[in-house]
Amino acid sequence: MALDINRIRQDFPILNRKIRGSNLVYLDNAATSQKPKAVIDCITNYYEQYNANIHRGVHALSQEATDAYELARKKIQKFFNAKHDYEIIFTEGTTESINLVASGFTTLVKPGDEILISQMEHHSNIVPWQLLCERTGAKLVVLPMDKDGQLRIDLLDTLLTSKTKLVALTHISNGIGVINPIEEVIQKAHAVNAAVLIDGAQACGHIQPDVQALDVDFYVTSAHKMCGPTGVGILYGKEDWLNKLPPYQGGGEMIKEVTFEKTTYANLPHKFEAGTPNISGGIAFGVAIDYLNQIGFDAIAKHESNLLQYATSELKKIEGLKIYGDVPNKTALISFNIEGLHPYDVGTILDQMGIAVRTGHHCTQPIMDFFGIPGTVRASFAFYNSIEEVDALVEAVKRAKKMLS
Ligand code: 7TS
Repeated sequence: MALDINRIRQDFPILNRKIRGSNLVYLDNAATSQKPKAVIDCITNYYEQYNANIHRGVHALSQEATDAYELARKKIQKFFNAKHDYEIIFTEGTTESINLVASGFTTLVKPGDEILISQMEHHSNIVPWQLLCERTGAKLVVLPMDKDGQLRIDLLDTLLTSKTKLVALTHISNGIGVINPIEEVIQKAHAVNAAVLIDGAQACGHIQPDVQALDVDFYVTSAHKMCGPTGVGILYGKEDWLNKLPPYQGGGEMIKEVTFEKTTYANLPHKFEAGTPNISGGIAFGVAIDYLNQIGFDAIAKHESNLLQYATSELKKIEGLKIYGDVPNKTALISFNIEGLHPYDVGTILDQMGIAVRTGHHCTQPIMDFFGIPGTVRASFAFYNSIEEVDALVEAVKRAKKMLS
């Protein structure tokens, strides 16, 4: 069934905003998505009705908060089809999840071992692995892209060897929108006994990954790009792998017994959840997942695909406009430049007309270096965007081109 966009938009109070006299056209969903009223109300309700610390109180409020937090973990488990709820670790988001795993691998790699990443990673899936390599003497190996912005999967057989201990790859590129064939990468990596971490930050608001079907070892994401709040996300890890990793941070709630001689650690998931977490954020993440499920991922995919096709064909009619990553298998995200114009100048003029896009390298500097550009203008769509908003974008880009040329 087609989405009733007008009705859905009423769930998002911010979409009624005017920016400099124009209706807000929010096309920066890859930076963060907007939040439906259900998520905003959930956070208010927590602080108004049952704010308490979790996993420790004997009193009613603490029990209510603990139950709500653990229910959210179960919703997230179900969303990803994880085998156990304790394989879902709450974190601050994708960045912290990747750092947690990279830190844990310090004890699992030795000099000469290799970590394979790709040329299209977000900086948060590059730098933690570089730091791991600096700590351990392991080597960072990079799977390159081709001129269209797709990964050179043909090189996997050469780059994956018995030295490869882990492959860290983005599910969907936040820089250019390309969807990677992660199933094939996971299979090939497992054939050389390498673990695989998939960065799902750009994927999860648009498609629903099944971690058991994928047979992936680690899958990470942030709530804020899937209608949830900022400052919360998850690390999914297979039970065996999570047991192999040492704790990431020491502190309250991650222990069994503490003495000055020896501390023993709590079971999963608490071993990786030191300190007071983002309680309302975790609970609201569960509500965001309820909301997305209720809209339905098939309907989301269909609508976003329509937006992408229409926006791509209209933008391509503008002379001198080049789209990076213009391939069949991509998400509703268009990274482009207009010949002779700086992306920042184009973005600034779009902003004057109420259109929010991101400009720059999108924390994917190696992609920009590959294409030999300082950055792009990035329009990234969500299910609540309308065809009329695509028209507004295209008109505004035409005007920006006229004004700047
Ligand atoms: N990986 C990918 C693929 C991302 O898109 C992002 C955020 C991250 C990692 C980091 O996520 P965080 O929640 O820990 O910050 N991407 C973007 C973006 O494209 N614009 O702003 C944030």
